[in-house]
Amino acid sequence: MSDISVIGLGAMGSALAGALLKSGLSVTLWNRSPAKAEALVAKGAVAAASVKDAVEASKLVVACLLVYDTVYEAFEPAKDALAGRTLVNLTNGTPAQAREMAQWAATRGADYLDGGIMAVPPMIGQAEALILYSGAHAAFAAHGKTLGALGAARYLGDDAGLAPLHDIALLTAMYGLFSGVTHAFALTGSEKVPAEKFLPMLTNWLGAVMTWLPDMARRIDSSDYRSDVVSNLEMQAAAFDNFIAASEGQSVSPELIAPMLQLIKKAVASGYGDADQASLVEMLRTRPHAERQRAAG
Ligand code: FVH
Repeated sequence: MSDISVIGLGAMGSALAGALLKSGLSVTLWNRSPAKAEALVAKGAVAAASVKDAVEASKLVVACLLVYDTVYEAFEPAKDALAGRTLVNLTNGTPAQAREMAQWAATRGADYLDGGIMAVPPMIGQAEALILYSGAHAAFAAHGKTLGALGAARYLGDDAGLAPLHDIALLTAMYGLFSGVTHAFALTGSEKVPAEKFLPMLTNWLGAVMTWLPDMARRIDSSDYRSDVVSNLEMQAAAFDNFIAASEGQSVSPELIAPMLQLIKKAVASGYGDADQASLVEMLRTRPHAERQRAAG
């Protein structure tokens, strides 16, 4: 028996397996393309001939494959071997997919933890690598220490969908930041300002903007969009027209920032012209407030 089995040795699965080996754990591996196991076997891992063999080798099984369909496909021949084991799925997916897989695992007698990896492969095994988990609490209690070899392990609750929910929320925040930053570099670059020269000004500004987030969070939690507003949406809509015009004038496509202008205009048209930026969250909700309140009980 091994301490842990890892199914999937892409860039991330290999990093996970490497960190587990480095922490002194015994590791069994499986990958569709067997050659990817070789470097890890040279470091002491055992390569299994099938997913079933890999599952049978450990009480704790980590899957890190491309998408959830890949996980179902890979585990199909091993589904009867899962009983009495813990399946930790670190494949990126949606909350609904995680909940469905938790059910799938339960019908096979397995405990299930879903995970979201807030790191790139070189960070794995370091404290900076945050890994979010949700699902069976008893499984996290039993295996949290072992999973700690992969990075800082944070358990979010017994609803398996919580880890992917937070994972995707954090990733969308990152991509939103990248959108703005990419546009900003394109804009300054249009006048041949080197990106590295603009960088200190950009990072200082983003640092200042970050300090506004606690007020934004407070406003969203309390639906307080209209007290002490210093930058109302009507003003922002007018300024945003300039952002689009300036970009087009500099031969820079506004495609990354234009959706934000549309949302601000929608908010102004919906009566939020005097409201704070935080109120935009209301424009994104596709279920009315009263209905959400009812659903929340
Ligand atoms: N790499 C990253 O920066 C991010 C960080 C955050 C988390 N993501 C998610 O992790 C999952 C795996 O990502 P990855 O980087 O390891 O991805 P690849 O290097 O492309 O490896 C994919 C593995 O999936 C296997 N695979 C694909 N299709 C099948 C299939 N039909 N049957 C069995 N296995 C399959 C593939 O096998 P092979 O091509 O080597 O034979 C790799 O093991 C992912 O959800 C990210 O979103 C990574």
